[in-house]
Amino acid sequence: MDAPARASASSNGAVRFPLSPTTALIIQQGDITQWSIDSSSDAIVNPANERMLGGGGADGAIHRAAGPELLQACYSVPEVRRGVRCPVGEARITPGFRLPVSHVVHTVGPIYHSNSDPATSLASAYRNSLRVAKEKNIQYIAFPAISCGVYGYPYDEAATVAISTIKEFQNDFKEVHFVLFLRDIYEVWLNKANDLLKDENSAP
Ligand code: AR6
Repeated sequence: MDAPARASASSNGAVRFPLSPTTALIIQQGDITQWSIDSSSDAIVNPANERMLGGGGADGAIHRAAGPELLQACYSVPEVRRGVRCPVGEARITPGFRLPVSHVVHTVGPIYHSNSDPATSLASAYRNSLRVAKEKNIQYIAFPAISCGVYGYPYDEAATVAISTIKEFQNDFKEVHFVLFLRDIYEVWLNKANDLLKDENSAP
């Protein structure tokens, strides 16, 4: 079996895949509310809903950790239509308040079973998150597995979309992280990265 020549694992289970000479993809298990790199050019991504006023899952955990200022900042994001601040596939950015990161990118993934083209919507959620982060000069960004909780997206399909979309930004960030709460999602993501990034990881 071909071992990935340049993917490397650290003691906390973080596995690093070079995407380019300047950008790395890092996959780890953990709680995204505790993640930060430098608290000035870093951001986490919140898998929100269209109202953008909090919820369960990672969204609830992020609001609890950020404090009530985050909810106030979300209220001040203008509605694009009644009850919708961030349509599916789009992204908005706020400060991180009491979180250890400078910013929170809020995005809305598709509800897998009711979206007519979930892969396109999920790719848009990743792409637009990276775009708004780039506009704020974010260098380090961490994603959870968007849509893989309440929204029911199958893990393997989601990993394909997530990792191939991140590859489009292989010169734009220093590090793109996935911080995955569940062991089985972490393993699916690692297998997918080994598969999709094997060209980058094979010996020259
Ligand atoms: N850190 C990292 N990942 C987490 C954390 C955490 N602290 N907590 C949960 N996860 P979900 P969705 C994982 O349901 O499917 C909310 O109510 C979780 O195990 O948070 O996009 C929103 O308001 C799963 O793998 O987001 C929306 O209404 C992943 O994060 C709706 O849920 C995403 O699960 C969005 O649903």
